[in-house]
Amino acid sequence: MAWLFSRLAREAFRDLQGHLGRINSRLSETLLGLMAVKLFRAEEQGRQEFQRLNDDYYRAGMRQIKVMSVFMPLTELFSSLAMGLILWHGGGQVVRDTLSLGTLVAFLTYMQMFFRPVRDLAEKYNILQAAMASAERIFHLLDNDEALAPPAAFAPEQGPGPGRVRFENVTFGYHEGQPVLKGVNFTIPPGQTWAVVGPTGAGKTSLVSLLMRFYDPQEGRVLLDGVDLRDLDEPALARRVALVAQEVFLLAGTVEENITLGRPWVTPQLLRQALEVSGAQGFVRGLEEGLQTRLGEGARKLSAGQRQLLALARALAGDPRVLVLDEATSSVDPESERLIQQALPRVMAGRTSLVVAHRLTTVRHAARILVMHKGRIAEQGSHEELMALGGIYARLVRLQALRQGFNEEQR
Ligand code: M5T
Ligand code: MG
Repeated sequence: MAWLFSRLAREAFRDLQGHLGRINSRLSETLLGLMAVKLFRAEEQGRQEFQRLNDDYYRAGMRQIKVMSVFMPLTELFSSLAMGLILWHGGGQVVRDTLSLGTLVAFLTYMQMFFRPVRDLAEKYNILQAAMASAERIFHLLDNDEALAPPAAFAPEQGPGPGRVRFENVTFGYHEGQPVLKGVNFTIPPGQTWAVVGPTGAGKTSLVSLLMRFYDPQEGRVLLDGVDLRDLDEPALARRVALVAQEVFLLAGTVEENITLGRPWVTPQLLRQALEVSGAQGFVRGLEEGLQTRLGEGARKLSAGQRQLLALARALAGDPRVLVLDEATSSVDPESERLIQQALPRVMAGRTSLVVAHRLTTVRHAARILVMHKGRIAEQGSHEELMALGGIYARLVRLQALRQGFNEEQR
């Protein structure tokens, strides 16, 4: 009976945990995206959806309670039946004088003592099943082996290195059979600034993700100073290559904590330099408590441009050899963009840099521009060479110039 119930109860608890998980993720999603919800008046729809999830959870809870409400009384029933049986059988024997009353009482007490732990067990069983269902979900996560494989042998540590970035026949896709990058080849000499441009979805961010080793390529290699990234240990890579991501993420801590991120090698000296060079210093000084200002969840206190400046300072504070900027000026007002644009040459001096940008005016001075199209490098060269070529890049530049002119006319 216990075996049968354990299967039913486990099933019910699993279901319950699943529903609870869905409610939680829905809740946190809604709170994070509260602005979008308000903006598009999606409250009612969100409320209904939450109601539905809640009802499902309630029903799953009731199913679990039903299972237990059959199991618990059943153990009670068996205990009472046993008691009755002893009384009926033993009682008769006492009457016929073949058994002493004392022995019967002893048996009854034994019976009770036997069933108490069984009942306890049934009760604890409930808790155990709930724990098992939760543990299953945790182990499912822990067993997930999507982490990148550690290298068999680390490449010998050879100092900082000049920062030469090389992509060798790199083919990569997020899903089997759907490559997002196809046969990508290039080498950035140390200290140069290269740019990557191309239409949305061309694979620019994916290219950057490979350089940061968020993923490994399916074919080909990504090399830093001649060493395959797969043979570098992760802290070494993180120290040498820094990224200012397309979406800036700031923590709830202070400005200083957000820049140093607890990295022990970020000295006060490096911190000061990073603030100065990134141009973040100006507005940090203006904050009521300067570096010690607490930003709060999501750093909503700061403007988009200020957040990007902080992200830039954060990347610089580690003094990386290679700096990767993914649309570092994508979503900011012209004033902040001007600030970042002014900061960039100082930021990139002496480092190998890879700049991903939609605004082509920002990449004009790159030593070389890679034009991505559908996962391939369709064209490459300096701004002048690409303009002379009259291909995709030249067309994009003309389009943007047209739009620029149009905007200015509107003003
Ligand atoms: C290139 C797909 C995406 C697109 C292609 C990040 C990511 C992307 N993709 C996935 O399937 N899973 C993912 O996790 O890959 O995407 P990208 O490299 O992000 O493009 P981009 O950076 O050039 O575009 P944009 O808009 O930033 O200019 O087909 O669906
Ligand atoms: Mg991108």
